[in-house]
Amino acid sequence: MSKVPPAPPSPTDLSVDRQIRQMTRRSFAVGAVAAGAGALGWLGLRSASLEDGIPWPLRRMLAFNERVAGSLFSETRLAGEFSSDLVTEPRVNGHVGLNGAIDAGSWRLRVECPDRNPESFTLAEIQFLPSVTMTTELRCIEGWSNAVQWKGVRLVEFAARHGFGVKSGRPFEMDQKPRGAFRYVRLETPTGEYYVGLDMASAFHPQTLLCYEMNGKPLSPEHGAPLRLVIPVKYGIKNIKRIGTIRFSDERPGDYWAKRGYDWYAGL
Ligand SMILES: Nc1nc2c(c(=O)[nH]1)N[C@H]1C(S)=C(S)[C@@H](COP(=O)(O)O)O[C@H]1N2
Ligand SMILES: [Mo]
Repeated sequence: MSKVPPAPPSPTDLSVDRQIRQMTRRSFAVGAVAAGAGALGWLGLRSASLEDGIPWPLRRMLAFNERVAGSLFSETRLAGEFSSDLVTEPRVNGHVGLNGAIDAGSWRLRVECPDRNPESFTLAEIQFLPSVTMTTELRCIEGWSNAVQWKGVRLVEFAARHGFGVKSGRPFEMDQKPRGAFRYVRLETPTGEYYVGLDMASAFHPQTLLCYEMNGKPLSPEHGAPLRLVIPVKYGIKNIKRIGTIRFSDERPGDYWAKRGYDWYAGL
């Protein structure tokens, strides 16, 4: 069982939040680039030393923002966020991999990353990390959508905190594409029946959350308790409920709905 290190205040967290608020005043393209750079900046914070009291990745991020256009993160924009007044009780859709009761106390999130031993995390260890609350649209490929308020931890934050997703000995280089990162993530239910594949830019997008609350209440089993993915830059099919395992790799993972003829990328 891995130990969660004490949580320092997360300046990049604040910085990404601020950038999201600024979206109303900026063009989408500029905001998305800034947010992507924010996610990258946070990855560097694990080993950050202070420069004039500011972790160096944050300083370098400022220069990075200007040069990042055309690289990895420019392809992912921020999804729209809504006032929580617009929240509705979402319908339940899709039960693959949700058969049988699940006990949140004995449930563990298993994380597999090449070149290191698999690790498992309790829900409490995940909830210990700084949380994000956002109201975004869950859009099903069938044509309906719901505004839902989600609470969880950014996948990029969880990964950075534990050093997942980045190849050992190959730290992120802040002034270019994150060549130290694996290219893909696969998430699957505890039984392996439902599974999704994601490109890293989408997986480490600042609005991609490991969620444990929906509309102010703990997730219900049919909505994916104890932990589900919320990824508003993708259609509902990628928002996997009841995550059991997360696996990083360089090979493009299979995907339940892609195998059944839907677009693997399923971007919005
Ligand atoms: N484990 C699992 N996750 C899943 C599905 C599923 O069948 N099994 N269906 C997906 C689809 S198609 C949609 S639209 C959303 C619906 O999420 P909701 O039931 O919380 O509204 O869950 C997604 N995640
Ligand atoms: Mo869906």
